[in-house]
Amino acid sequence: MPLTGYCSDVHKHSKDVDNLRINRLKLSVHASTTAGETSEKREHLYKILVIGELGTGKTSIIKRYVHQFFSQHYRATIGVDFALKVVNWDADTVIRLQLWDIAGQERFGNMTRVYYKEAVGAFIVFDVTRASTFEAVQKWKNDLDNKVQLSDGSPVPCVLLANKCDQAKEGLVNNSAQMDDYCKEKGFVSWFETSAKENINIDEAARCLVTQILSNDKMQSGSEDERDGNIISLGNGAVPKEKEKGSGCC
Ligand SMILES: Nc1nc2c(ncn2[C@@H]2O[C@H](COP(=O)(O)OP(=O)(O)O)[C@@H](O)[C@H]2O)c(=O)[nH]1
Ligand SMILES: [Mg+2]
Repeated sequence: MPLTGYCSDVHKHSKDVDNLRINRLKLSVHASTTAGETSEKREHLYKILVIGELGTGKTSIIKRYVHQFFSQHYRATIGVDFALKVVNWDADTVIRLQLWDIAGQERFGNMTRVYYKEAVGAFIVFDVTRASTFEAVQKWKNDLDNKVQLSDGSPVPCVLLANKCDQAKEGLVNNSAQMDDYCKEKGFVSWFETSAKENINIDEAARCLVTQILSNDKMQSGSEDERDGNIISLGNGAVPKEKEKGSGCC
């Protein structure tokens, strides 16, 4: 497993918090091409939170996204888990997504500020088979917005995931138009029906969130980069694929 990893070592937690201080840095890497030329690659490291009620499928979504793997039987971990997903965004850009899994602490109903610190994006997950987990979405959004903001004070972009869409749905999630309105009203970038089990829409949801993060990042660091003479190239890879269901906001 050269590029991805999953660990449940709580000591790694504080180390990773420090490491994330570089998440505002854009690293320039000189890579040799087969033709022997050198090209400059941009690397971004982004901290992404995955929050929501217990049993909604947060760990399953991360495992599916990072390891292309699903199992009915995960042992609940206590602490914080991290998973790293490396995305070759376009020819010039590599994105490292550090996905933070709440790992059992959701039973306390909110999270410490340390967990949210330095995050630049979030997924809030609910379970389409249990309407009570959708009712809790607002609480998680409030917790997120109260505890972390981007450096310009704007809210951290958040995508809502209606997980377990391979099963019968309960409540508002049956009405796409109302879900769109809900997301607009509550300040979500978008929403997607997902299934970690059947691998539905997880890549699409991540692409949507990363597109928003890159756009925020570009706006916030534009003046610094102009000063340094370093303009970020985003290329054409930012457009998400057609998704099965969800709002069309990105
Ligand atoms: N049918 C179905 N089950 C899922 C899906 N995602 C997760 N699960 C199951 O839901 C349960 C809770 O998942 P888990 O990832 O541990 O949830 P977490 O507590 O939010 O991390 C497990 O039994 C998973 O196998 C899905 O997309 N479809
Ligand atoms: Mg979990």
